Amino acid sequence: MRLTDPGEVEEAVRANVECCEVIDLHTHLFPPSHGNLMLYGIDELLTYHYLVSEFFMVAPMNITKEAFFKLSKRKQADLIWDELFVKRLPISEAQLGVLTTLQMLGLEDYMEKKDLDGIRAWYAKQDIARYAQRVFKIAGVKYAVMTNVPFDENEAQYFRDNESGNSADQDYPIPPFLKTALRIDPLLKGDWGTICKCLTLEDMPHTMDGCKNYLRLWARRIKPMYLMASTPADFKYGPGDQPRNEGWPTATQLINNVMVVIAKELNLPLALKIGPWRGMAPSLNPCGGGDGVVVADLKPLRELCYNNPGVKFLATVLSRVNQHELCVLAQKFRNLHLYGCWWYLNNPSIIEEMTKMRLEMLGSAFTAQHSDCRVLDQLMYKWKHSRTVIADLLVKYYLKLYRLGWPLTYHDIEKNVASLLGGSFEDFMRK
Ligand code: HDL
Ligand code: ZN
Repeated sequence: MRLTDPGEVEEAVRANVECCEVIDLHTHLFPPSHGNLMLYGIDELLTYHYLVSEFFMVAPMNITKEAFFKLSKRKQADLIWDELFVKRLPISEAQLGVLTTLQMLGLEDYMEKKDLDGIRAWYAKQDIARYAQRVFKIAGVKYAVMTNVPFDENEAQYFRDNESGNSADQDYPIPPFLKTALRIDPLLKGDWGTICKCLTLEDMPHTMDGCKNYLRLWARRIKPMYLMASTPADFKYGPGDQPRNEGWPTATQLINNVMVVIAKELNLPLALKIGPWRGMAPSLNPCGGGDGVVVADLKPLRELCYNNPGVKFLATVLSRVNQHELCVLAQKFRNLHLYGCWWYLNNPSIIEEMTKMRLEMLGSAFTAQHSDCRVLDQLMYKWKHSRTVIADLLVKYYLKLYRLGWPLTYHDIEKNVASLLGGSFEDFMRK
């Protein structure tokens, strides 16, 4: 039934954004069956590498990084809670995120008293499998795609014996709300050394064919939705690209002769994440917080989309500076799909700016957000914070349609909101 006044349009938008079951197409979550890889709870929330970085901005100088990283997670969390939540108002996005999470779990009383140990005791009583399902329900996430790194033995061990890929006989079951993705950064980095170490582990030859068989083997083992890789800060593709060491293949050769070949052969999209500066602040590397951002050259993305019209590319770029040219690329290459406001962009002020730009240039043919969660509980705050920004924007954009006299129904809005929060991604994966 047609919406007949602006208030109805606004109500329809907010209701649909609030209750849309989203697809979270990139996270670092793990299933409960993968042991301590699965992070959850207040101490993991407080020691999220974003908060560790923010802690060291204000921590007394007599707390050195070396000493801090030797402490237990609990002790680290105590220090972070004290410096960022007790001594100061927790107003950064990551700090507010912890509080939003606690509020969504109904733990306001503990928050009121700033009772960290009370929160810990509450978590200690949770049954992890049930808690995980509850978090997905509260967050409104239909499924989340993991980041599965075959080169990391801590992760690979949980898939190694799973040749058949039949989830029924898997020793480490993965619940239906988690999907797999094969993360292969060493190829984009031209890091032949790391690749060869892992080829040896699988008794494979240190050749390009060996590398292709390695990807085929891991695609069989984990049945990924896509292949994914992020670029190094000095990423080069094509002319100017040099081997990192004598006798090594270049990143360009690994991309052209292995990554793209296997993507085509297995009909897997290539998800490219462009613009990190790995190890920019090395002293924070122990918690994963040492990476920075560079303004990237997006010509390699254009070359890959242009030269491989039969391959689907998912892309997200880390620098705010690159966002407009990324939109232009997505508008011109139908085999390119944009997703999310990644990492240092996942803040309300920038989500708003980027989503406006994308709505204006791409309509709803992009995926507005992904959470990039590392700690299970973060699903709740990351999606709540993003839904708030996206809802405010969509009210404005749908009211433009309304004021132009375009007929709008509740269902039209429901469908369009769903397309921005996973529907367009699934359409792209199907086409
Ligand atoms: O490379 C990536 O997938 C990034 O998301 C990094 O993991 C980064 O450390 C992160 O967690 N960002 O949110
Ligand atoms: Zn990530």
